[in-house]
Amino acid sequence: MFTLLATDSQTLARRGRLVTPHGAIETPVFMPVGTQGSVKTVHPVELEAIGAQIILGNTYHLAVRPGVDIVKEAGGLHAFANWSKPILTDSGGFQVFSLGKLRKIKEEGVHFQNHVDGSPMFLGPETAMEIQAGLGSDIAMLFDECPPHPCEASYASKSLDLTLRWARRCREWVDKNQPMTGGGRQLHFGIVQGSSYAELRARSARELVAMGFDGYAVGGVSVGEPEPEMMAGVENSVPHLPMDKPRYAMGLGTPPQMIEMVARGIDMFDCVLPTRLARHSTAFTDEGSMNLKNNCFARDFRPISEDTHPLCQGFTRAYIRHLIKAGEILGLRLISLHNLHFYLSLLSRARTAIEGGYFSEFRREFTSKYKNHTS
Ligand code: PRF
Repeated sequence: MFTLLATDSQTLARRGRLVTPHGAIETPVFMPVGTQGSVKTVHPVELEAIGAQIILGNTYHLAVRPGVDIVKEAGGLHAFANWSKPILTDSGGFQVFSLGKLRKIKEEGVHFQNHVDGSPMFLGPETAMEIQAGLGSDIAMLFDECPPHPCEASYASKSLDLTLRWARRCREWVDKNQPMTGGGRQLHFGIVQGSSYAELRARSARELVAMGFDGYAVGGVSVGEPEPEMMAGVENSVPHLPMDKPRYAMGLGTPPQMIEMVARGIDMFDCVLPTRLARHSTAFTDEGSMNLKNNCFARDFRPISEDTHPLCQGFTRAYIRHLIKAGEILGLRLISLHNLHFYLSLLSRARTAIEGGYFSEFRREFTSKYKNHTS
């Protein structure tokens, strides 16, 4: 299912190919986020045009609304959303935990009041796997608990024990039910937790690997911790994961963070930044990000960047600023398209660099050029 095509000689970066029921994914890869079955403001044809290979959907949101039964009746999430390439679904655990007071964690799973109409709902390891099987995603994530940051060692350890017991129950559910999607078997990824504790990360990874999954994610990072701690979370997990399985860092990051994670052996990423920041007028370029609402762009008749996608060519910074100021939706759409293309092509450039044997130079050049200015 996963083939390593090249490995970098100076870092842990890898170039790979992951085969799923709806096609192959070239890694390292960025997965645009389509929480509710839609990548905000972007048409599936546009997603393909800007180079998306796989998108992400969320169990929690889709289970709350419209409900898995309707998606199943539509023929699965691919048919429902009119997207024929691979889909990864997150298990819902992480989203449920962010409901704060509205949820209760028990041994069996999480009881919560949904954010739409407040009615009581339940998600546990078996239900999360069953819903993801019903959605028909190509890759389903295990149901985990993502502890908050900061987190005391005693809580992190207890939380990890629960996540591992839930992982065993996910494994058993899958072994009994083996969901098929698009003619192939759904893939299942375990999630390494353990907060900032190296020994917990190691135990988490070792036990998940012993259970045997198709891939492994590093969860519980990018939850508000300082960047060095985030890097350490990945560094403490990756050495305990098998070389021949894909590795996914969940919910990150900025462009330089992703490149640093590739250097640490990560193959897959998802992040709301390109679409969320687009809706706040922020565009990404090789020089850093810029807020197109700013006055300095009022008469700036250059494109967002020279290498923007053809769909965004011919549109100037001044015009996009005008669209935003005037409340015209096209402005947000253009920045969303540009940002997603930037993220997708950044990972494509990383793939080419790994193949060409110059990843370290690419990493150095990219990182030194990228400044986090917001002008
Ligand atoms: N677990 C799950 N989804 C996630 C995370 C996690 O830890 C994160 C943490 N960055 C983002 N999305 N299931």
